[in-house]
Amino acid sequence: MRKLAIIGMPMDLGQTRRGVDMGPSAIRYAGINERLNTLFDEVRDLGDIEVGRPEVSIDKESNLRNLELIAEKTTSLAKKIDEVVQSGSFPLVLGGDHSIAIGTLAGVSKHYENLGVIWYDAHGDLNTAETSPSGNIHGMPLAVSLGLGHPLLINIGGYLPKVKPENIVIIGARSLDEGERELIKEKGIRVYTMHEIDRLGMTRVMEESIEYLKERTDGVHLSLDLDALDPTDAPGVGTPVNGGISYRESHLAMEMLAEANMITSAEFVEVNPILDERNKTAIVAVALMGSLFGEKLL
Ligand code: 4U7
Ligand code: MN
Ligand code: MN
Ligand code: MN
Repeated sequence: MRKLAIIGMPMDLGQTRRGVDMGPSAIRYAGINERLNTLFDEVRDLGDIEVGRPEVSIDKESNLRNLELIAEKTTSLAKKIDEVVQSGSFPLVLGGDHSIAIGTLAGVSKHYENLGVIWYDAHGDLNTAETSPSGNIHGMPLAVSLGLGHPLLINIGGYLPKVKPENIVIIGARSLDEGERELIKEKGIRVYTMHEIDRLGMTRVMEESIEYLKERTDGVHLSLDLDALDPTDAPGVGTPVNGGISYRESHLAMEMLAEANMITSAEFVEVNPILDERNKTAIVAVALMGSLFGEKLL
């Protein structure tokens, strides 16, 4: 029996632009239930993790924005995800800014020996407090999952690392900070930047990524940041970068993942309805979920 559990994570503490906390509502409003109902035997919407309206703060010692709150809230998310995986359902998390991935991965990864991660994003999200130009934790979740970063973040779930560098594939990168580039080289992380997508085409990029992850992982988490897409297709994001992946290429990528039958958990993050045009970005997110979960055109 194929079961899906939807979890909303209305958190915007990982960055400075308000509105991304409304992402889960916008995605639900875009018709997620109707779209996914027929693709699963059971779809349960578990509602949102309680985030509240906490007061924002900057940790003086580390210069990290909202460090303690993010640690607390992602711990709650990790617990919920852990339960969902144990119950045999596929966890689908609706963000929220990308710092929520710290919690998702902490909840998922303990159930696998070798969890793979596809990081579909314009950015690497591989900063630490030392390399971050902004102090924003949404630019750090992949580093945190590798075990690099503040102890309060890397130890969530009580174990580390959540993922090994050789089990990661980044797709869509076009804005990498100096420290992130160094880390990618040092750790040998596989990255398909926009250059490779232009040059090889999305088909080959996905074929290679799928083959690479099939060989070495026993489950694969898809972390999809809507800013991976070109801002013309997904304008409702806090950190847009021109020259991104197209809507059609993204559908193709999701369809190929469905065919490969390898994704075991997913999150769609960084949808910001305040910056959006008539909920376009949330609608794109839901359409991509359709393809990811096996919707066919014919
Ligand atoms: B997102 C940035 F400096 N790298 O660290 C940073 F460019 O989750 C952006 O991918 C991070 O949207 C973007 O602040 C994080 C910046
Ligand atoms: Mn991101
Ligand atoms: Mn991004
Ligand atoms: Mn962003």
